[in-house]
Amino acid sequence: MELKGKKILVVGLAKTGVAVAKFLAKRGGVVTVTDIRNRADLKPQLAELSRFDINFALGSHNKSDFTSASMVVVSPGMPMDHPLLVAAKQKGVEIVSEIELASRFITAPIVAITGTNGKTTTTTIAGEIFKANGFNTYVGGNIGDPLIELADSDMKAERVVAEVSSFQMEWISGFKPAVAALLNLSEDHMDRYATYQDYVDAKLRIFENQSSNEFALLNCDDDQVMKSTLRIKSKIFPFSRKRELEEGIYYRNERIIYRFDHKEMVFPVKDIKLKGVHNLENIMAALASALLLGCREKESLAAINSFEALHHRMEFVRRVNDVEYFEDSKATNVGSVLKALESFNNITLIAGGKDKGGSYAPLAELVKERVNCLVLIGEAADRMEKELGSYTTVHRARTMEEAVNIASQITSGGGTVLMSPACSSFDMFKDYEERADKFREAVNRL
Ligand code: UMA
Ligand code: ADP
Repeated sequence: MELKGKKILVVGLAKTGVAVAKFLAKRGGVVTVTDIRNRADLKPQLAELSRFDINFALGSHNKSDFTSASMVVVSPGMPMDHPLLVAAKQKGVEIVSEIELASRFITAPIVAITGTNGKTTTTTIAGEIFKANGFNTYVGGNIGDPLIELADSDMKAERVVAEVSSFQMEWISGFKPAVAALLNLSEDHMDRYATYQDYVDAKLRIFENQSSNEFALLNCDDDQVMKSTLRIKSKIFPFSRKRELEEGIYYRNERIIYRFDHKEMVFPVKDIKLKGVHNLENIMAALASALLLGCREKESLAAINSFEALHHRMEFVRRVNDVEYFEDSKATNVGSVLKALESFNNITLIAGGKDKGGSYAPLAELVKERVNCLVLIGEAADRMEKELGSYTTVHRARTMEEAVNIASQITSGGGTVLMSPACSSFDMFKDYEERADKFREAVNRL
């Protein structure tokens, strides 16, 4: 793909935009970067780009920048139905996402991992397995390091593991992973998509350009996944925690069994440190993607056995007065909270935050069964109380500290205080990590 002299608009000047702008400018593109934030808010990003020949349109977007470009590269944070993108498309301007652009310059096989939950965990495990097998491996995408940074580096990657969000797939056209995994599907990002089906359709695009030479790794225990994937053209490789498979990867009697191409490999799970049934699914998906792309049994088992839980995902914080405190700040949708609730009994649940527009009703049964008390914070508190309040006792808190204090007063010995919010954090915190920090600080003060 020739970039020299090409008039390109980069939309969004955060992590993605900075990396894309650098990549394009180095290759002679005529680059304009636009962001609705103004110069003062973008000081660090502008400093990073100061030595490049780039035009900036900051503080607002100009329609003419969109319609007169020969290509627009969009950050995931900008929704696909934004009127300026619609206008550019109508003018015939090529619009691509960063992963699309990056994949045109990456030659190593890509494992792409999507799903509503477990993407970061699975991506990280898969990366560790490839590395333990001696592959020079780049791990990136939605997990934090844009894929374009690989294309822009000297690294001779032999394998790429990419966490891919629905947002990043909104503008792909040729993105074609060697292995594409769909871990699960449940409602999320309903503040961005008009319907749940639109969200599912964006996720399914991960398989769009695959042919019979590539693999689609599917969770066959997830009905939503299985009914959504009928039109896949690549080779389907199922994984299951619940049933034996003739071909695929499944869990049975404390062992993970991989069967493919008349070969069988067996991975005992007794030494695995990750807890929770959902993590078995993540491990199976990571293992299968690695084994399908040349990894070996012994090295792969060593990698999964040494893997420790990632922070902010059902993480134990402290025991105080015989009550255990768990922090699950990364649980930003109902699907992930369900897994957390399944893992404990006698729960005081701290939840709420920025409402993403989905329904909280799927939590009702487990709340009724296992949650003694709900302590609600943030903008979503009203709606959560409406949908879940009849199944348990509800308290309200204005800050995380107040929520933790209330929880500590009402939870009796043997119980669990779980912060698993089902919402994003941006109404009260910078991000989910700051929310986690505030929770830990409050727990440590008890
Ligand atoms: N902006 C505009 N105009 C708009 C909308 C946004 O100019 O109409 C600007 C904003 O002012 C801001 C920039 O665009 O400066 C934001 O871009 P961005 O949100 O795409 O942020 P990045 O830092 O580039 O991060 C993105 C992903 N962000 C989102 O998907 C929202 C990061 O995933 C990802 O790690 C990063 O690219 C590298 O690939 C974050 C995320 O929350 C962690 N993802 C969602 C999730 O996991 O649930 C999908
Ligand atoms: P993602 O990157 O998709 O957000 P993470 O691995 O960061 O996934 O985990 C996010 C949340 O989802 C955490 O609360 C975690 O405990 C939970 N989780 C992890 N794996 C799964 C899974 N396979 N199914 C459901 N929930 C999961």
